[in-house]
Amino acid sequence: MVHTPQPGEPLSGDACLLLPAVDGLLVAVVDGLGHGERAHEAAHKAIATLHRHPHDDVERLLRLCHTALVGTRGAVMSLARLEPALQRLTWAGVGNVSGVLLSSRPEARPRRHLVTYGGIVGYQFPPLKVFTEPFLPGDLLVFATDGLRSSFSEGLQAGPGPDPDPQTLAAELHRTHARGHDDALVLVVQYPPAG
Ligand SMILES: [Mn+2]
Repeated sequence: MVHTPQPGEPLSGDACLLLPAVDGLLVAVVDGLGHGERAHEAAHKAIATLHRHPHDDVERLLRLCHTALVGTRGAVMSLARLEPALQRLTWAGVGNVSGVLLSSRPEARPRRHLVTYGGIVGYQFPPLKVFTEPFLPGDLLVFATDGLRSSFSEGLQAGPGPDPDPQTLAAELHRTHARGHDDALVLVVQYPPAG
């Protein structure tokens, strides 16, 4: 994970969470609207809400965050639940936190993009669809806020060959695609971790 605040701002409005749950791992990336203290507050309210409900499904979690964020500036966010026993990922998003899934299998589509729905958590909750994807050992989940140019995912591809190290990939994406004038967060997850 690589995370930088907007230049000149001590606090970032972006935040992320990796939370172990009964069946696997809950992953979230949140971008509080605007930047600075109030964006930070909104994002961290969402993270605190997720912490209280680690086992709920992603749609319910987004709705719980919506309720919790009423009265804040609001946020956009994407969530994924990784369930290794089922080799499955379920994901959903409100607003423009990008999600990309990189398959390690040569026969699979090299990458899939999360379809998110326009809206603001805490302000305007859209009709939402949750998607399910196969997720196998070696696959990589990438979430990024709009502090990265959306072109970050072009050319991204996992295996065959040695798996890209998640932290190396996150650093590379940030280095090549951060806009530099907004909070920026990119998270790369492999689950279970390699090795
Ligand atoms: Mn942003």
